[in-house]
Amino acid sequence: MSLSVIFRQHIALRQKSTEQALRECRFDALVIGAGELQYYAEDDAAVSHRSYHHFNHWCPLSGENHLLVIRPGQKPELCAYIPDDYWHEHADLEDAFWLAEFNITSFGNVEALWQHIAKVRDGIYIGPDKARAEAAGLKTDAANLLPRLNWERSFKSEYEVKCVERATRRAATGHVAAREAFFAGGSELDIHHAYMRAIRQIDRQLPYETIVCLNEKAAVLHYHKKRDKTRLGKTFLLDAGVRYKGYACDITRSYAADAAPAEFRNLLGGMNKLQQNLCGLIKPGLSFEHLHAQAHLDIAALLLDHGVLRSVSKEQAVERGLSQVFFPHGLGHMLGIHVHDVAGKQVDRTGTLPTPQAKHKTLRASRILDAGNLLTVEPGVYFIDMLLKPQRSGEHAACFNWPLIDTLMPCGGIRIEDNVLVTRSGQRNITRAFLP
Ligand SMILES: [Mn+2]
Repeated sequence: MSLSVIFRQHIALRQKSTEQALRECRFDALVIGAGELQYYAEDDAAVSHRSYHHFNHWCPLSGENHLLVIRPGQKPELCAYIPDDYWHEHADLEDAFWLAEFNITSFGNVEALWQHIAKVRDGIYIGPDKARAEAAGLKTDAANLLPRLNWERSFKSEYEVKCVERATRRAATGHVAAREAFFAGGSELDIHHAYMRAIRQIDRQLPYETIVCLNEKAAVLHYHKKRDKTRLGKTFLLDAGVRYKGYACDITRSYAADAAPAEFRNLLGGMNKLQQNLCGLIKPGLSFEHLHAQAHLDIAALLLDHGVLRSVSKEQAVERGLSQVFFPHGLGHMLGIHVHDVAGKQVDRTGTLPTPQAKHKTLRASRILDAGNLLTVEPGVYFIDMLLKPQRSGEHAACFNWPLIDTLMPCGGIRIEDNVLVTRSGQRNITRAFLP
């Protein structure tokens, strides 16, 4: 089906759920701002702009200052900011697949735009420009409304899934090119450039900065440096995505060259199976927090199988926090417009949060899964000196195979991450369809 058809369905869903939320919160209209440009201190250089996420949920138009007005029973109104400006290129409203879903008025300056918005009665504003909204007579306390809108964000429409698939198709070409650059002996900078060249984007279009790690740097979870001197890596971790119409994919792959220790190569093979098994367990009704707990048991078993841990059962290894030493982050998170998307912990649409579980404090998604949710599944095993050091003299020191761990330290770690859509009958792995 064409993008314009599924976009129309997407907007119809937004309109219906937003009308319900406005009714419940007793507002007559919703005004959503794309946000102003932000500048570096005392400079005329602007920070790269991203539309406010709820604006993007309704409208793929990029650029600053645009406003949307949503009223029950009416076509959404888009107030587009298109100034006379010979310094910059501004929004182009010709030919886009989504134009027919909005009544569009364009404004040449921000003041005129907000004067127009001041005519909206009993409206609630969401977005970054609260002072302007208040000056225009809008309410800005959206504490009841936002959880409802966030909740709706966690059920992806066909249009949104299509955007993530298009992002994934591009990212897959990047991951293949990066893998080739690694096996050709390239530096982290070479590999980054190979990725960017393949996806045919520039850095500021990325959903997040690429994480390109050779060797020991794979133990730094969000490693952003791109070393140019280190080449001929033995191990490689790439966490890199693509953004399409504001929607992100978030993919991680790990590789080992022939020169990597055999123990690491075996661990990598085991991790790949473990990750695929976890993805396959996803279905409506499953608690993502339980899946995270299952991942800890599976990782403990993997470490025991490969002799990294010993003299302990997998259950004991989890209880004593030994799996946490190697897997210190959450199993995954909601994905969409934000890479770590909203409502991962909401229990219901009004915004109730679960009683916090101290055990899983790094987990960003703890929901009971339902059809339409889109999540990452990204188990990892890392050799992080900061976390291993206290264990060397700790009460469970005998459970660790230190000579083997010392062999594996220079390999950094492993993370394998796919994006999985919960379906009515189970799940669909969006990433593997493009990057087997
Ligand atoms: Mn992720």
